[in-house]
Amino acid sequence: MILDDIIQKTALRSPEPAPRGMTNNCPLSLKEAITSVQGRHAVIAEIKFSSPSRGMIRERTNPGKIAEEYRKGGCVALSVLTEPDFFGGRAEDIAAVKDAVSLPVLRKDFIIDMCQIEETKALGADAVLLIAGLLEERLCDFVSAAYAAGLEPLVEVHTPDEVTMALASGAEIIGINNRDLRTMQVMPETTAALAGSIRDAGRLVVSMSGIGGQEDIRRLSSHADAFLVGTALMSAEDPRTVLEE
Ligand code: IGP
Repeated sequence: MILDDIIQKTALRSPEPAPRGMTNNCPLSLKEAITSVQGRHAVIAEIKFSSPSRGMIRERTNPGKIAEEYRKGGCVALSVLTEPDFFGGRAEDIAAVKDAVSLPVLRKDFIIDMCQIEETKALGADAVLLIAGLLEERLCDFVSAAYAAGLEPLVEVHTPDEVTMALASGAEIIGINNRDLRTMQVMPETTAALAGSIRDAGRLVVSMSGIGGQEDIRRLSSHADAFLVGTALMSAEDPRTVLEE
């Protein structure tokens, strides 16, 4: 299974050295970015050059330039894929994006070892993705470690059991992945099915994966506080066609 291959490779990778001069002592809050947006939908724009489900999405170019285009389009934050082997990411892309725009940056990777939390902070990110289905009973410790390091955790869930784990972990932002990471199949109804209990608990819902544009965002808008869009933006000629309402 592809997820097993990704995890195996991730486990063998040595920690990324922090880029010189990169200290993010004033992290920007993803939670604030999502809640402060008014009169439009909050979009977290993802920089991702390839993916296991799509292969190459876009030729690699300067991630800072892409971030600037997304910012102009009106996104509230950025998500940067740093996994190199399956998603074409680079750890240093976070610094490139932080240098280019002053928006919160989420590091998207497969976090399975505590040392990756410190690594994420050292790379300059503001927030870190933690996948409930990968961390399972270790999720609480990783959420606490992220907050302690000055990173906002975004906990990814795909099933009702994972929602229970995410709520118990104390994470304030919960991402509902419409894609099953084990089968890569996208089911947009996942957001509607899981959002209720998360919102009842007073946490923020981010709907992610398979969102093609404004029509999908409108359809999901009563269930989510923010929308994370990757492939549709990276493959668009002009990101404004996806971001503009
Ligand atoms: C973005 P999409 O379908 O818009 O490209 O999906 C994002 O949700 C997806 O990249 C993602 C992901 C992940 C990637 C969600 N969870 C975990 C790597 C690891």
